[in-house]
Amino acid sequence: MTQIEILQVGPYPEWDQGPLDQAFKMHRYFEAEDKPVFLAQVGPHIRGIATRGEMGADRAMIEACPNLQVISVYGVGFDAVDLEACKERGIRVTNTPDVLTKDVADLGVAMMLCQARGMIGAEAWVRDGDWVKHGLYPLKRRVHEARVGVLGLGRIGYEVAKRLAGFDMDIAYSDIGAKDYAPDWDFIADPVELAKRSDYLFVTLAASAATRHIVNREVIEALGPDGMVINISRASNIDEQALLEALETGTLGSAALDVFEGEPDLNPRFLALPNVLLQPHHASGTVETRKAMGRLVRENLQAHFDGKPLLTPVL
Ligand code: 8YV
Repeated sequence: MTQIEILQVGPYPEWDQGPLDQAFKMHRYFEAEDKPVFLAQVGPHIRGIATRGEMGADRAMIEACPNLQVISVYGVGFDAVDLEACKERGIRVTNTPDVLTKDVADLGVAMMLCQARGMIGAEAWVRDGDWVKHGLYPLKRRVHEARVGVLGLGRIGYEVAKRLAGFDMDIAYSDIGAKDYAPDWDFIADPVELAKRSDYLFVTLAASAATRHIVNREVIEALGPDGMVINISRASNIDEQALLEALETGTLGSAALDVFEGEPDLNPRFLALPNVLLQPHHASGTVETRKAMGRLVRENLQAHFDGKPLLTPVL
């Protein structure tokens, strides 16, 4: 029997690659030296795309595959997939929600704690001998009882807020409407107003054209010189130029970021900043969660080609 041919946009761990190679004929786009030539060669044979959240599939890739039926995303975010191009051709799209929610929330909260308490600098204080030479490490900011804003109270935002409640933080959130599952937290519709009353602002929105730069200069200034922004969603939710300027001038106190425009080639201005915690887009990066994500990617592809309902459809 001829195998179904799949375009694989990025690498997966070996526990996913093995089963994918067994079930399908995988074409590794990320290994191709000349990507347009590779796409022109394999495109007509491709019936499925397996991609990753941050990589997606753009219109050019979709159009290079005239027999494409399904795109399976390894990630909850599908903002990098051109959904319009998919709708025009009835191409199905799946993602991996739920399985990663708690890991992403865990890392977001860890980033806030790490940055607020200066843990990276504290580690260097011990290793570099500053403890012996200079004595006590400079004092840092308290987290418990501080005011926190959660921008986007979806699955991930909700899990973040639940954890923050455990730290006795004073919680408010912004979303398109008040959530009946969050009766104990203040709903503040306007992100600027949310930022004004927050010491810490979590960005946990699903990214789309509508949320692009929702954290703009005004929101950043409202958060202020003692405020911290924590982004575990997508870089596009924040105006990165405004963020860099605010961090450089002290208009904003600090940031803890897992996502960047153009990642992994982030803007080098970030590297020069002492008031930012930089993480390599790994909020879903635990063995347990990545195994569950990989399984869902395969099961969605398999379900589609077996004519069964998709497990986690987006389109
Ligand atoms: C990435 C993510 O997919 O879930 C998302 O939307 O961005 C992540 O989980 C992950 O880094 C794998 O590429």
